[in-house]
Amino acid sequence: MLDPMGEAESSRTGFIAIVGRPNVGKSTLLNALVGEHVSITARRPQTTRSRVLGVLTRGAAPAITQFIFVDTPGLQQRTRTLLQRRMNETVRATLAEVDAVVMVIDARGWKSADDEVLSLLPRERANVVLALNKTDLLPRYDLVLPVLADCARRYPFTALVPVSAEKRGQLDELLDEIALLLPPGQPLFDADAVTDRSVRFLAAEIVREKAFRLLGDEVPYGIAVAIERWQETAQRAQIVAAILVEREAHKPIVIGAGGAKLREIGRLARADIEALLGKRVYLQTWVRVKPRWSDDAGALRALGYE
Ligand SMILES: Nc1nc2c(ncn2[C@@H]2O[C@H](COP(=O)(O)OP(=O)(O)OP(=O)(O)O)[C@@H](O)[C@H]2O)c(=O)[nH]1
Ligand SMILES: [Mg+2]
Repeated sequence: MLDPMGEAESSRTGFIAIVGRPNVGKSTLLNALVGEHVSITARRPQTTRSRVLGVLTRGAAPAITQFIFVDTPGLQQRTRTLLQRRMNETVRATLAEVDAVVMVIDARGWKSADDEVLSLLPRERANVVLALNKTDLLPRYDLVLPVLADCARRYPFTALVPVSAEKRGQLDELLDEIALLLPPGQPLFDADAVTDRSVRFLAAEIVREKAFRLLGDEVPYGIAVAIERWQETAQRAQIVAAILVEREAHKPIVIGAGGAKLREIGRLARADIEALLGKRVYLQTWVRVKPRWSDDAGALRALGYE
């Protein structure tokens, strides 16, 4: 609606970075906040490689609040490959652009790696909320209190909210705190949008998530997924996905005895992609050796990690 009197806008819209060291639950928190699986998660660190947007719209006109969350890769301690350096650059660039920041730590206590994340936060802007995640893992909830006191001394957070991304604990409280930091403005995305990423990228990430989870530490980080073919009709989709490994020796590990691993990756991924697309999916997966893809700028771009 026109606002000729220049009265205060009642809608708020803003970008919120989710930052933290690897494996504290940033992506799980993003998914829980937007209510959809837009960013992949796994028990091991270094799961998220690029920036992923998750959108949540609350309220109705004229008082809409649109949260545009930016999930970032966990801040890497080692920056050996181009991919790892890009991941850290992504975190820094994101922090400079957003309206608010949610820093995530493990509620069981502050770690030295959290200091490095803290050192990147803007001191002059009071726009950082601390989320103490995984409170469900505390033997007693009140054990979070000394951790809260400790964290409050470290940085002038505008709020400190204990949450459990996995059990959906205290997420509304966290959203209320974030909303206070968002500037007035009209929504940028449709009310039902949940991400800016293409379904093609999400499908590739789903395959990568299953591979990550099933392979454990057998193929350390040297894995990526490229969609080689995508044919879609109203009723079904035919997808060919290549799992890229850096070494010939990794190929049999991904394939597994008699193809069992690869079949299981495909089976789990297909179910999730069907849910994502809402139609029948025929998914073919295969393994290709692509040496040093994580150091190849062209490959990183093609894989959507930029
Ligand atoms: N018990 C419990 N586990 C959680 C919670 N949140 C996340 N996790 C688990 O923690 C692990 C890491 O979660 P991710 O969301 O992938 O962590 P991340 O911070 O995005 O990790 P990177 O992208 O590698 O930096 C997964 O096994 C999650 O299931 C929580 O609230 N409670
Ligand atoms: Mg992540």
